[in-house]
Amino acid sequence: MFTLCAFFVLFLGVVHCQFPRSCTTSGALRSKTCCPLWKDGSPCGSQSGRGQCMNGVVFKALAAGQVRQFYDDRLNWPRFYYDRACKCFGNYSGYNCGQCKYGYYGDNCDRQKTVVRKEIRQLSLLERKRFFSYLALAKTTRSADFVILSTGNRHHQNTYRFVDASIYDVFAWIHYYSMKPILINGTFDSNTNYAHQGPVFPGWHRLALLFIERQIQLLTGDEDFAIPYYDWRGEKNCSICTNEFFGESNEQGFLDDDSFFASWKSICSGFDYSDAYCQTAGDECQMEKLHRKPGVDPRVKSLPSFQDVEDTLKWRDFDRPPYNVSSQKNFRNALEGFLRPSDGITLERNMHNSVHIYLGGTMSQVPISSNDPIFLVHHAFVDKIFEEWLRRYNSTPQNYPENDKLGQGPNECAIPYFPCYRNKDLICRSSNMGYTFSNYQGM
Ligand code: KOJ
Ligand code: ZN
Repeated sequence: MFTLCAFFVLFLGVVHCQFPRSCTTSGALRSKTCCPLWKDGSPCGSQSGRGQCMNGVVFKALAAGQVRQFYDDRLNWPRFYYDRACKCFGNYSGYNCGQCKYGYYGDNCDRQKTVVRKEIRQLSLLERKRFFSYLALAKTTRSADFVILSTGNRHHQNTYRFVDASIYDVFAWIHYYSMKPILINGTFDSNTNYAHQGPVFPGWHRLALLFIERQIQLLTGDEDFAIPYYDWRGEKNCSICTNEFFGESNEQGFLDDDSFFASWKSICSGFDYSDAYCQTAGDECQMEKLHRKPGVDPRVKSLPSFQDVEDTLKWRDFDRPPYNVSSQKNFRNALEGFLRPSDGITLERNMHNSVHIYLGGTMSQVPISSNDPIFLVHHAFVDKIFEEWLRRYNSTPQNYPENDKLGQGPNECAIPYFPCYRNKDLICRSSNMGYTFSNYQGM
């Protein structure tokens, strides 16, 4: 198990996301090449043996006819944009091989580390304040490495704009971008996207958390930074929706003026036109403030119980046909929360989905939910349950099923991570990606 996963991690490189700033110049886009110079002045740091600019960064390409049929820039990721990208050697990684793979650090990426994710209420006051100040910094610091894509018409490439965003907003945008529906037979099918409602769900969100965790480590120089998790099992109400943690909400659902995130605004809010990609990007005035209304939505009466989590973990099959919201008796759909975990059959909102809906407001709207930083601690707990499942059944990439969901095939690249991470390779223990959870320490 370890050797198998270690092989894939070593081979593929670490996650970095759309769009490396230096790969959005007209020259890079015209030549479909994303091989930026490293600080030794060579593309991908090739002169220093860090990597090489290579053709063919996608593992499984769709047939040409299918590409035309769906006309979607995210499909066949990242071939719509780039044919050539850096392949990094050894422990080097990143879009120009200037970074280290998860689990490594240092100038030569030869020092190993495993950061430890803890329950947020177990952090000391200092650790918690540090976490919130890191988030504030990520929300206000322009990303030097990445820009985001904005357009009113995503089917016309000549309308694309690559715009600046803060580090946190790049993260929020990644979720938004992946969940925009795909145009199928002339209609936008709300059941199709690249991060949810199929086998990609646990691994895709794992990569999202790793992205922001690493960005914060780089931003602050704190190599040990780990995202805390919120264990919501059996909670009578949201005990972290207080001003000591993520903030109280007022009657309208806005966060209390005295809370840490009262002034945060949602990128890509306001416009949810099906043809657009985050049209409001870069325009502060058009962005709405975060809102949250815990416990108010009548569709979800309570947070999931201890038993719900146990019942979810009893499903040994990772996913099952038809690999969507109606898949029965499988871990993925129980975890994502379209099923009653106990029988694996009854359609109901539970687990991950019910926490989003319970919290309400920004968190309950899929395109913008990642703007609320409570998303991080919620998904870190969902990821911990995934980790428990991986360990319990000694799962490997072979457990990831062949399926016909666009972008969710085992050999397709998770979208929009860059360079490529194969979906099936995310069936892999967190220790292979440089982190663990406090209860597994030393195991
Ligand atoms: C927001 C999300 C999500 C699910 C829901 C609720 O991001 O994945 O809200 O259905
Ligand atoms: Zn999501």
